[in-house]
Amino acid sequence: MAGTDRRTDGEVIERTRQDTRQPDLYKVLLLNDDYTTMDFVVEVLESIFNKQPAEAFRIMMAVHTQGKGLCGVYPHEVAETKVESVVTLAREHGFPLRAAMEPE
Ligand code: TYC
Repeated sequence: MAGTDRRTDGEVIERTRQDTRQPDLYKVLLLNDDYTTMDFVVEVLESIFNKQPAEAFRIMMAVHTQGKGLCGVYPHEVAETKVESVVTLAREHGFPLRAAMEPE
């Protein structure tokens, strides 16, 4: 436990600091390919990464022109689920779209 308890006679008077450890964060990236449609990538960014339409379009174009682009930063398990959701949805629609995660 983080923090120091101040005690008198073995009794806890007050906890001077909360336990505030943050989880390790991971970037989730979308990767470019030649076959996934731009419209589908925008849809993925809106539905899986909760982006507004203009931001989704901006990220999609960044991926398209630069090869990869940042979609969000999440705790490990959330990042894994996002990557999985992208791949599952893409395969259901017959697209080879890929996503990756890396430590922030
Ligand atoms: N390069 C794709 C095209 O020209 C569009 C695209 C953008 C694909 C982003 C994947 O992550 C991606 N249709």
